[in-house]
Amino acid sequence: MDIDKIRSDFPILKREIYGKPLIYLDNAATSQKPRAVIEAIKEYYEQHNANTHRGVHKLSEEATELYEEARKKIASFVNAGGNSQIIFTKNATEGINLVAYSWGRANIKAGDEILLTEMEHHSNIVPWQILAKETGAKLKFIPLDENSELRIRNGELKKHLSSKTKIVALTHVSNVLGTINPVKIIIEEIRKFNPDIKILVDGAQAVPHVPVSIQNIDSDFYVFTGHKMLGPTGVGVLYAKKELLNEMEPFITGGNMILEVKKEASSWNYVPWKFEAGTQNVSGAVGLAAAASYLMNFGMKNVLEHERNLTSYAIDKLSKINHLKIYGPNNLEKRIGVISFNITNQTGKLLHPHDVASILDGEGIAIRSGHHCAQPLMEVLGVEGICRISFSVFNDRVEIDKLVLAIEKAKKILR
Ligand code: C6P
Repeated sequence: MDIDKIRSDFPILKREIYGKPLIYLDNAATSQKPRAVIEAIKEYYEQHNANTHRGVHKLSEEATELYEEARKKIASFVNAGGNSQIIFTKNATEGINLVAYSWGRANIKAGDEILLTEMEHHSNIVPWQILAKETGAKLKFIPLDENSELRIRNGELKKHLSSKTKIVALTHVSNVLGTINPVKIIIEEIRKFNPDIKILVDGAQAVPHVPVSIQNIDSDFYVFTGHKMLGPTGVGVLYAKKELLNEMEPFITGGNMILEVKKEASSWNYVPWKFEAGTQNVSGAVGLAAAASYLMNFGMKNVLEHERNLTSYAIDKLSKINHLKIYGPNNLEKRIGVISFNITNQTGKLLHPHDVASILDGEGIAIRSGHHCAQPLMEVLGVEGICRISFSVFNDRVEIDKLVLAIEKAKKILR
């Protein structure tokens, strides 16, 4: 990968922050956008803008075609096995809510068990908490081991499953630890235990960084979000198996998701449109397809390799800083380019992550600090907050060297 060329694809990298070149290390929160994505959205609005699936005029036809082509592109990007299993949502959060409300309300009852993990983002906890409260179901959590991986080896996964388990919802990659969960193996084991248990995988942090084949993983549901994979905000994806989508009731209702509406009752449109009520984020879908094409041009294996090289370099440099603790798996193969860390002073007192992040910001370096929408995980780690850097295709080693210097400066200031 030609990083200089890639960097020139991202207009925002020309910005200066407080007179210093921007070093953007907050891609897990939201990634920056290459020109190809910005241009695709611009061209859509300048040349093709119309409402989809409604008009018979030329522009409406073009907009509909672009929207459905985007669906095809996304289906092939994640090897979904069919276009109609791809539902456009607002983001990953909406995808999980759709499943919890639509599938959950019809299938979960009092006493049932919903199995999550201790490393979930709030998006994959709160909708299940509400469902459990409404139905009287119980939430259970797969714990972490000392290497920031799920405690599932040597038959331990089975300990968390029971005849009452109805759904397992887990993240593919942790947004805090960077851990890549072996979802394919986990799903095989769950299916062996009971093929009726449904499995939802939250791929928000996986799809932008690792090759994902949903058909190979074979989950029932898989969600991800556009803005973390170089695409625009306001568009995400829910994949679900066709038979599930056919039997599920719609989540949001209104225009476009119906076949026929009478005064008293209505019938539902075919999948996937049954789950896409109202005017859709067409420019978002077009931008997301451009982002998928951009990533596919590199090949996700190369993206992973580039980000892993950076991770290895960064861990090596960061681990030489005194009093800096890095979180996440020791084995590089088991993590992506998300590195969380905390720093203490000589007396062992934590330097507040927000203070560290503010000082780095003064150096033009954007990192995230806080609980990262994973408060249960923070509790497990015994911290209130954490500093996090996260890479994308455009990051390079020079930026990491500057980060290390800025951290040394922060340590001196906060001493
Ligand atoms: N994590 C982070 O800084 P939305 O907001 O719906 O696009 O994505 C939600 C989401 C779901 N799952 C995981 C694993 C995530 O990391 C996120 C978003 C961001 O870590 C913002 S809190």
